[in-house]
Amino acid sequence: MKTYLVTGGAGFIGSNYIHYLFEKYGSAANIINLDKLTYAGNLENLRDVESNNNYRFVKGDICDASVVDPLVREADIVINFAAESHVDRSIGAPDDFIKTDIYGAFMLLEAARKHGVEKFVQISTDEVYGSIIDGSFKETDVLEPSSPYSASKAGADRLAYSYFVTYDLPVIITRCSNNYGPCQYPEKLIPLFVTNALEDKSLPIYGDGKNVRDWIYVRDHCDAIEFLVHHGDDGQVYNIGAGEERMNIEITDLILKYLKKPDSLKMYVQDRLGHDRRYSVDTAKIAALGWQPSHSFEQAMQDTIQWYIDHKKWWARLKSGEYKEYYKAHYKREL
Ligand code: NAD
Ligand code: TDX
Repeated sequence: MKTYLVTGGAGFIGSNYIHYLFEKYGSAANIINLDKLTYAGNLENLRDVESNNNYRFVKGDICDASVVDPLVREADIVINFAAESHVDRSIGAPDDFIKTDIYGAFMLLEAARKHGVEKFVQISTDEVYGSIIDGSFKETDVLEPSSPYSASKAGADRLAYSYFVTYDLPVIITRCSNNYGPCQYPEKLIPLFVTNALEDKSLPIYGDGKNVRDWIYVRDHCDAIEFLVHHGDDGQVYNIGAGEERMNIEITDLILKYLKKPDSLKMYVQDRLGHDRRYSVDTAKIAALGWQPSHSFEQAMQDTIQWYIDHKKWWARLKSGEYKEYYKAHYKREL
């Protein structure tokens, strides 16, 4: 029976991945979730699995060697999701991004080197390549990250690779495109716009709204990670995406249409600093191994919007109190 150490398992993708593991393995895998519970960590995401005997939650920081070391020692497979993940926050206050995304990854890699693991998956991002106007990035393309967030992720990405080359650690690095799905913190485009529209509040579109993102349903991302744990080659980088490129304005229109809300909710606001125009990854490498996404964009987007309609209590709490104050101070507008 394998033991998975999932870091950042109380966040959006991490909690979806833990659910995915339970559905796939039931009681046939041990799962340890190490999470600091920052503003983005939410144990409500895991209420339905927390009483399982093969699941354990540890509140702790991946930058703390005394926490990380004994947990990595127990683990066969380490999946490092833990990160500060929001680009806008990294523009306002990069410190925690540098600490968690780089130094935290370093602490995990060090512990893995010391104790040995079967697999170490560093969850990187397509943002490490920077923006591309035409075509799609291959895994061998140069990294030109443009925000403190993506630069921190690029640092961890290459640090993980160095542990493969230098110490023979069985590392796999994944660079996935934008995820959508249940339990995403309502600061990111899709949950923010869906929940604002549900409350008849305006949708703040940055710049001209024509920036392009390549969207993948979170369950497909989870499936790709698990596929690579078993079929990926050590020391390799794999792009993950679904080839569903949309301009932000198209996503906005789709949300308004589904919710039957008026166009007047659109509000064009000042652009994000250093805003990457387009992300696009070439996924031929993982496809050649035999993996492809299985959810259709239209259906999975509808399911996602419906999830936020059905889980108002989940997001209403997050959008009140402290976060509301933070949003007002950071964006100079009401949430
Ligand atoms: P998230 O912000 O929802 O979750 C991050 C989690 O990490 C939270 O539970 C938080 O409490 C935890 N965390 C933060 N700092 C920590 C620390 N020092 N120690 C332990 N736990 C800590 O992020 P997400 O969207 O779920 O992203 C997960 C990972 O996937 C990140 O590494 C991100 O860079 C990467 N990624 C995200 C996307 C996306 O579209 N969301 C796409 C590609 C890659
Ligand atoms: O209010 C908004 N208005 C707006 O126009 C917000 C929050 C975003 N946007 C735009 C900016 C981007 O072009 O929408 C697009 C998506 O923005 P985010 O949801 O902030 O995602 P992005 O910056 O693309 O980064 C995401 O994908 C890659 C995740 O947050 C990262 O963690 C991941 O690595």
